[in-house]
Amino acid sequence: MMPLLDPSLIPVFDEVVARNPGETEFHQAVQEVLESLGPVVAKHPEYADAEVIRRLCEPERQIIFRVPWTDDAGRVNLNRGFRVEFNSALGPYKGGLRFHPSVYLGIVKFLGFEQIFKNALTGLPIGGAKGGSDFDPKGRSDAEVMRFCQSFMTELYRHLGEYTDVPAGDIGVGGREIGYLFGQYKRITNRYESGTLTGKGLSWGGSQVRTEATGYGTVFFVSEALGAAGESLEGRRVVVSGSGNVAIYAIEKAQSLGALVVACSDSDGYVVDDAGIDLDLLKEIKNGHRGRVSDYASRRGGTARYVAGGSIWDVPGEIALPCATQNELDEAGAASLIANGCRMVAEGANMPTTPAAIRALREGGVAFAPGKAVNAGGVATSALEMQQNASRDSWTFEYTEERLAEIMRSIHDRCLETAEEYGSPGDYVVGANIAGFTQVADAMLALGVI
Ligand code: NDP
Ligand code: 2IT
Repeated sequence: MMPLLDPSLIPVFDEVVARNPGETEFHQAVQEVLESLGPVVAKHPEYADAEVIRRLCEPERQIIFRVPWTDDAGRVNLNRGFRVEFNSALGPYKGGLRFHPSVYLGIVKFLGFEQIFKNALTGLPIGGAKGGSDFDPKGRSDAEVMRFCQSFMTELYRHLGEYTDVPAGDIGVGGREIGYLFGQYKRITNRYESGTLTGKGLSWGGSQVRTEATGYGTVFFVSEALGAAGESLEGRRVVVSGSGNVAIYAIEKAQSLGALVVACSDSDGYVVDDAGIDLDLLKEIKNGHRGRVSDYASRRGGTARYVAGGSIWDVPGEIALPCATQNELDEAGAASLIANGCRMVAEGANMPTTPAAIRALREGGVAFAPGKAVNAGGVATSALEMQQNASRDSWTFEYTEERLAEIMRSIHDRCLETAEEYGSPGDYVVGANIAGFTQVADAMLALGVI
């Protein structure tokens, strides 16, 4: 990764900061992409002539709305809902919804911006968007979550549609929430438009493998990267942060390929299990009762040790997969990983590694693969879900997983080929940013000034 912005891009970045004050995560995501684009603007003056980069940094539409709902005690609660429809040059807006108390416009914009390039990398016809709310589902009953989702959709539905904008899940939004959201969409519109939301249940229009897709895809990417160096996951010690959807299925696929996954975490602490994480137990605790990894440690006994607070990056592993949230792996974490012999970091989450940590990892000789390539299997399988919905078909698990594996292989190879073409061989960050950018930018040029 180049440390500095090309001089022609400095005013573009300054404009983003001035137009979006205080939205630090969005600034970080934009800077990361712009840092890769120096060789592109040098080779392709047509992008600057048409102000493609400036236009890309400004969302096409930003929707902010009130979400009132009643809790089980009859009190009225108030949250804020967001949908940032960032770019539709390649297809309908596509990206997840996040329900977490930390959500504000800057988080939604950073995620929506990343989504543009990620979705382009899949090679499938989907634009970029993200949405969510500062609603905190923790400790809420099913009935409360349902009423919240119904209120959220009562406003959002008018902006959605299979050819317009197609949300899915992200942090705090899984199968349960997609069910309530789809139910309300169906009720309001009186139309069974399956293709309007992805991540649906298998009996009502969902796709096989969508639940597993982000975690599986992350591990497929890692396998490709190791394979390029003549290595494999067999026998590798792996550390996975988080214990939600992405983490669980990353652990599952890594284990099935022979890796030893020794740690996972949640926002309270982490667990180390030298015998390897017992995934059935973890799933039971997380999926069944929305429990904590501390419960895992106490129920597993013997081989497992729980550490409250602290940093999971202190656990030695050859491969680290941050699968929880943004900026969870900082410079100190990177230093620990390097000191303990880590060889590769691949981002299952969106922007989990801080810029300083990325720099430290690279200087420490650790291979680094960015989220917009590594975790693209989730949205890619969402696009496969849309494809099945459009043709009123449903594919087998095996066929869908093979499509996912193929897509991850192609993303991996495209990153390497593009990095090579633009003078940074082996650099997945440069490769992912330039390959995603040029595809969207060329479409924007073709579509004119809109
Ligand atoms: P889940 O809600 O299923 O799980 C999130 C996990 O991360 C939980 O273990 C949670 O712990 C932990 N976590 C969340 N926020 C924080 C925080 N602020 N500090 C520490 N830990 C935290 O979400 P997903 O697994 O779906 O998403 C994880 C990441 O992957 C996110 O970055 C998301 O954007 C990204 N992603 C998700 C995709 C998907 O298909 N779901 C696709 C591509 C990327 P706790 O329970 O304590 O909150
Ligand atoms: O960050 C992501 O790619 C997602 N949360 C999945 C988006 C999707 O539309 O499946």
